[in-house]
Amino acid sequence: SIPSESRQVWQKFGVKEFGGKEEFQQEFIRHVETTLARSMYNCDDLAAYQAASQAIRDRLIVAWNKTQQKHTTKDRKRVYYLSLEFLMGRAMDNAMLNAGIKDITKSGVADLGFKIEDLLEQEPDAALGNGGLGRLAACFIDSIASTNYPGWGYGLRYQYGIFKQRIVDGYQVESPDYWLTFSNPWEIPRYEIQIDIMFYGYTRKYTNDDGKVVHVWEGGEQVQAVAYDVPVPGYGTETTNNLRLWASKPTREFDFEKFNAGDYESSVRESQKAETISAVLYPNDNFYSGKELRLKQQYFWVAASLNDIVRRFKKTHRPWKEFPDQVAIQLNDTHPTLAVVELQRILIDMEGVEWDAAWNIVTNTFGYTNHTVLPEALEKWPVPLFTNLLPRHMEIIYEINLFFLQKVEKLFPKERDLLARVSIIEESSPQQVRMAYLAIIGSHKVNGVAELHSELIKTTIFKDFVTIYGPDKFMNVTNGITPRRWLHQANPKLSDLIASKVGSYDFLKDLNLLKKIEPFAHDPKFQDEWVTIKKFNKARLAAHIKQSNGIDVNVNALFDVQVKRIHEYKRQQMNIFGVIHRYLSIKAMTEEEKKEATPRVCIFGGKSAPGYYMAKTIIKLINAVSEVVNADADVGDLLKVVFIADYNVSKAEIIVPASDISQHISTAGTEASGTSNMKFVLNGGLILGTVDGANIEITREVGENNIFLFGHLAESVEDLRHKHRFSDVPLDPNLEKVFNAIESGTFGDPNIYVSLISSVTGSDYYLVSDDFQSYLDAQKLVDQDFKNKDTWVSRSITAVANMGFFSSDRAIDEYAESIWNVEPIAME
Ligand code: NBG
Repeated sequence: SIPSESRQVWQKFGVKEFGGKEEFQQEFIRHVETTLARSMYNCDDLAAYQAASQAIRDRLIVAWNKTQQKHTTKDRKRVYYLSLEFLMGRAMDNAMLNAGIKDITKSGVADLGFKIEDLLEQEPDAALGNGGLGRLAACFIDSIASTNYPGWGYGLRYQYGIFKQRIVDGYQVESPDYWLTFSNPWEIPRYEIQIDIMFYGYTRKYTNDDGKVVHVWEGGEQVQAVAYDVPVPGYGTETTNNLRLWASKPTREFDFEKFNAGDYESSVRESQKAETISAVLYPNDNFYSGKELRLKQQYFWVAASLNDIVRRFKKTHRPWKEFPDQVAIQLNDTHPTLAVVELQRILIDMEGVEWDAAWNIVTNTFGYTNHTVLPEALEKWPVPLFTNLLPRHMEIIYEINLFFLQKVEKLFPKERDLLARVSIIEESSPQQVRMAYLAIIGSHKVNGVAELHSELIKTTIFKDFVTIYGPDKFMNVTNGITPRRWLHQANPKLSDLIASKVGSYDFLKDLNLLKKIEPFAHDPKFQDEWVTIKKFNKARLAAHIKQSNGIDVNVNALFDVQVKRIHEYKRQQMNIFGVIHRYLSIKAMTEEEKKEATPRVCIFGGKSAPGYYMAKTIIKLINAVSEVVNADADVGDLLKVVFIADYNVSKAEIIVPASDISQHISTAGTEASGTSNMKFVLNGGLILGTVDGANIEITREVGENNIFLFGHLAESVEDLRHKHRFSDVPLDPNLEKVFNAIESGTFGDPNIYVSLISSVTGSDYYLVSDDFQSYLDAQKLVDQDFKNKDTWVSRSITAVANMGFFSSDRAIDEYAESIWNVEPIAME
């Protein structure tokens, strides 16, 4: 470290955060002229975005350094959030807002000849996630920083995020999302942090001089993990946490022999293979596909992160048993479950800790969050693949399983089937490693993400584990969203209006303060302003639709939105069948009846996994219906159907504030929580939804008059499915009319939709037919109620006023208190 007489110079010239506009401008110009080597004569919007974000980033780094120093000297427990997905979206607006420098940068760039909105548009989304799970991780790290917890995120630095979606001839076409073309000002490469990671190889054991059996894992392939740090600024606090993303690189010694032997080409080829580990995000949402490269990604990321965490702990020279007092690790779904095994391996093989003591440390360190009960989403790795890639880890898993099963046998000596049911190893051929079971056994707490979901995991997929561990190990933490991005940033006008009544922007930190607008729910002036803002947001979306789809939509129509990943369980098919039903009804209307009808714009958006045939068919049908309906002069403004391509975080920021109604219509019991439901209501849209996921708690908070619920309850689903399997259940008559229209070619070649229709007329696993009438009834009510403008707006205001519970700050406080046992560290 620097000798004390030199430190004065450091302190004298240490970089300070810029305070005012002029300092920002100075930094901006310095970056244009030096970092970018440009000038005022060739500074376009892209260069201006880069210079502005460099200036803002420098400021974040100053706060980041202070925070990390403070956290290190305070030496308190930290939380590490391990997630394979961080669906961050754009960083610049959020960085300005959280750092409290939005006004100075806005007017700062204006003086220099730029519009801030144009600069913001230059930034590509950091789309390192599929859907809700990845966006939740992004909201959570925002909240961890904003509530001053010392916490890091750990993930992978994919070179390709979620694919870009285009619609060609009505079909989804994917293209790669190479988001790093113009470099990424929001990351700091840490080339000095390089960690060797091994795959394959073999294990052997020997007895050392102390008579102890030592296990070694050797002879495998090595790759290197390089760290990239992304500063995560908290809102209204100096706390700036770290998101560390790992990239894979070939090791320095890479194939030195081959290289020397003159086999240059294959040496280079091999080294390129190392880089593919972190190259692409797997594009599946709620679906497991057992690819070896995916398991490689998981181990690569987990091993690098644990190495980092352990290294940080060892610097404090504490005894190992204090590890869980310093470190909490949250497993975001089962993707990082290998961390359980890796920590046990580090402790017993590398650090010489005894098995039981090590296992005690491990289980007190980890918490596991489950995000789905869908069987097709549960990770199970074939034992042969696993053994080949990670031989030592497989041995440790067998040990963990053995000790666990012995314990179960002791507790329940008579229950022979139980052992097979809860074993980490599924006795199929080939055998499989059940990752969720390993995660439960390796953690001290297991949580679901909404009340119903947390109950369901206890009574279905993890029932046996409740018997074994008792109910206290299982708990609920209902998801939340950050009000910074999803209210203030996406809907600045509404945020300003709310602030005028709350008296400040404090609700962005304490969302329960929204309650203060409830008394204005019936205030005509407030209602007017509320309606004006909604109309402004609808016009903004209408302009986007015009630009991207060439469709004119009427901003006075009811905007009905369903945007999310396309999945049969989310039932976009039911929505589009409902749209067809509406279309047929309009076609049958007299002119008088048409005057009474409520005009609607049905807006869809979302990506399908590239290999998910049924989801892709649903996208095709939506686009086919859109083409027919929008061109039908009989229909006019009464119905427009729009599919917005390439739905992502930035588009959500435009779409969410513009909805009157949004649909969250999963088959009861299938959507673990949902988080976009929260975003829509927070922005004054009402929900049309099933009694599922967080819809249930939203109903409790906003009141059942302010939500449109329909459909069968989760408790009936099993019976209904049973009926479909074992008897002839008649198809809903309205749905039959819809199918007749499709089959008669109203929307083009009916052959395209044969399997989609027979998925409903057959076993109807998602109960589309069972819920269809109830869905249509709810839609009818929506049409009627929308006509009554006064009650509609007061419902909208009341709903927003009661959304305080759904802040991710609240969720993080719950995790911190009941799972992590970490405390905030104030910066000032
Ligand atoms: C998803 C659920 C959503 C939930 C998010 C975040 C997976 C595996 N699960 O309902 O489908 O909101 O997780 O918890 O992606």
